[in-house]
Amino acid sequence: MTPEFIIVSPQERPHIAYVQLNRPKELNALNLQLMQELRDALQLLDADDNVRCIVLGGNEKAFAAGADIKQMAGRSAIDMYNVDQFTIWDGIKKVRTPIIAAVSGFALGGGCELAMLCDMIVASESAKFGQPEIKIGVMPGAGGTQRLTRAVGKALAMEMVLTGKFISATEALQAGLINRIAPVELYLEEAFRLAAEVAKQSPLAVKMAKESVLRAFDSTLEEGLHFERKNFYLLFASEDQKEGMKAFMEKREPVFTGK
Ligand code: CO8
Repeated sequence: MTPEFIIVSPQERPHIAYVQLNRPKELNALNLQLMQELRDALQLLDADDNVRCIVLGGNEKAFAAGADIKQMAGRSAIDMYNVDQFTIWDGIKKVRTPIIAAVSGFALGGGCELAMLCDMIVASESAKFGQPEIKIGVMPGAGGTQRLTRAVGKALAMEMVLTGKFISATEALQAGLINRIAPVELYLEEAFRLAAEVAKQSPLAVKMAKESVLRAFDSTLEEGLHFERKNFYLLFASEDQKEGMKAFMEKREPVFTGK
């Protein structure tokens, strides 16, 4: 079935897929259907050998202004429990292909959390990041208190989460939340440029490296080092390792096949 709230282009560029959040009138507010469509699309792209990197974007005014407040407003705690929307987020977290968020305008609440669930963030000069849930009587629920704190540290995370203050792209770059800033008319192109840098590497090595970096947040140093070492050894079973090292010695560019 064609998704209603996202647009999927599996081969926007060679080996790069583009997924666009597409509820512009609601500033891409993340309702349940949008999140289900996004999870399904990302999982399909993840299973596609031709896709080596995914760019996830919105539009110039908004990446996403958060969870859909109108959809949530009347819900009880038991409704929230039964809907269990975070299993959808868990499904996105399992995607092995790197995802780059291309953020312009608002990335608020669940929108900021979705950007942080991605592996890298390229922002336009107009981007605004925030966790304003406190202003509507709740708090972040999709990782905001955890991923934001790990990215920017306690002082700024506390201020953003307790006051709902937005930060600019420049502040987000200084704080370590994002990777790059580009002018509004170029930020998407910049995200594709970064995606191309990833897509030209061995897809196997990229997936295992992503998995290993993420493990740094979920484990002790010792466990993380052990996990990294196993993946490092495992890559010596790949043709890409042979090709990559041979190409280096032959002073030519490697041709990676993902095998
Ligand atoms: N949910 C539903 N509708 C929204 C949302 C939203 N989060 N954000 C904007 N909209 C709608 C507005 O209601 C408006 O619709 P309408 O024209 O029908 O009234 C339309 O989008 C345009 O918005 P505005 O007129 O308000 O545009 P402005 O440029 O004046 O303001 C703002 C832009 C500042 C972004 C403002 O819209 C705003 O404050 N939005 C809400 C931001 C917010 O509080 N986000 C956090 C939501 S809670 C959350 O994300 C919890 C996450 C944890 C669970 C994740 C599960 C998915």
